Amino acid sequence: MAFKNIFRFKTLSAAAAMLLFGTATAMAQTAPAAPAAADGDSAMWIGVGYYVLLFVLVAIIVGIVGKILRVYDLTSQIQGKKPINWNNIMGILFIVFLIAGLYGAYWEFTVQGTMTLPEAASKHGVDIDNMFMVTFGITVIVFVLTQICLFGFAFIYRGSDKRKAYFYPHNNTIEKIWTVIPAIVLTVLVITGFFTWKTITNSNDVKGDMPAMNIDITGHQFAWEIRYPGKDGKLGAKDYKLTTATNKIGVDFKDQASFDDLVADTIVLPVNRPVRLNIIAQDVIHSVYMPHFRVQINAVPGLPTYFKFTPTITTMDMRSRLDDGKFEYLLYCNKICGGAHYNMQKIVRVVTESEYEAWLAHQKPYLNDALKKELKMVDANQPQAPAQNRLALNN
Ligand SMILES: [Cu+2]
Repeated sequence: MAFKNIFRFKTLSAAAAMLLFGTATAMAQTAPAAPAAADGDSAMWIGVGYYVLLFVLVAIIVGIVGKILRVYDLTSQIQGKKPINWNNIMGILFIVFLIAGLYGAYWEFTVQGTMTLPEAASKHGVDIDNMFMVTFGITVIVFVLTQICLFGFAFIYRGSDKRKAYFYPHNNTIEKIWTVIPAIVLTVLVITGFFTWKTITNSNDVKGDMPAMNIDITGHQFAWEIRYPGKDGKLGAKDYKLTTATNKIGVDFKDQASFDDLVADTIVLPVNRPVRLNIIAQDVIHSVYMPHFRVQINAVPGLPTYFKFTPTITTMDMRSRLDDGKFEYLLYCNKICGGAHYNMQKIVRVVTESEYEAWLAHQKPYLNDALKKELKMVDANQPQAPAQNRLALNN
């Protein structure tokens, strides 16, 4: 019997050795493959390959250590010694995992937590941040408590010959507590969130507040077109059917308010003035995303949307607050809308009222010479009969 066992361990040890040897061979084979990937001038794949290899290596080491321990355990048993108490080892590993995990969470907060967005640069952004922090605070407390309970219980009540598990299949009181408390907390969070969102998206101008200035933003693959109202403060009507190479967003020049509309490359906003972005897309769904202002809403073809907000911190002010002379607010597209999606980025600049007026005075009219020619207009202020314009467009 003993001979049979020893034979079995020898086989096992041989298998472990073969595993080791096989691994070494595999590593030797995979190692020269890494520089080959470098030829494809992609540092990223080297990085990925490195971590994959590292993971495989760690997995193999864990496997080998496990096998060695198993061999040691069985050898001890043959020699009549006490076997390894795996329940204790597992229990201690649970505690080690708990401590390492909690430290990892702490590290995430302190190191990566500093990489999050700076303070909200809009009025409603502060409300969104507060809501986020409350939800975050509650979930962090619940996370820490549940993890301590989960791993702590696994350690305290680990398997032991000295005690027997108590059969405890059901308790209505506990069920009620852990159903009702989360239900109340979630209801409060959702209802508060609903009302905050309602205030943010409420389209009515609040009494005493400055009326919002309108800016048009149209998304298409792969750019944003920006249109400002001219001196009249009104944006002219649009009709997607009027879109041409020159009239990119299909402004309707039957509407006189269109004549003085301006086209802009950068979005410039006066500080503390409410602004309403009128949003639409021409081809696929895009998404207007301005993280510093906590603004995001989809740009949908055929379905105009809007977002009203008030920027509160100028770009210059934010630069000095962040101690970053190159800081810019940005507008992104937040829908993966196609190959050059990453290119849908625009600078948003928040300036003082006087700087805004000076900037606006330098913007080009949407109705440029090429468009006038296309619409057969003699002069921007004296357009020909609208019916004729339509005819010209249809030809
Ligand atoms: Cu897009």
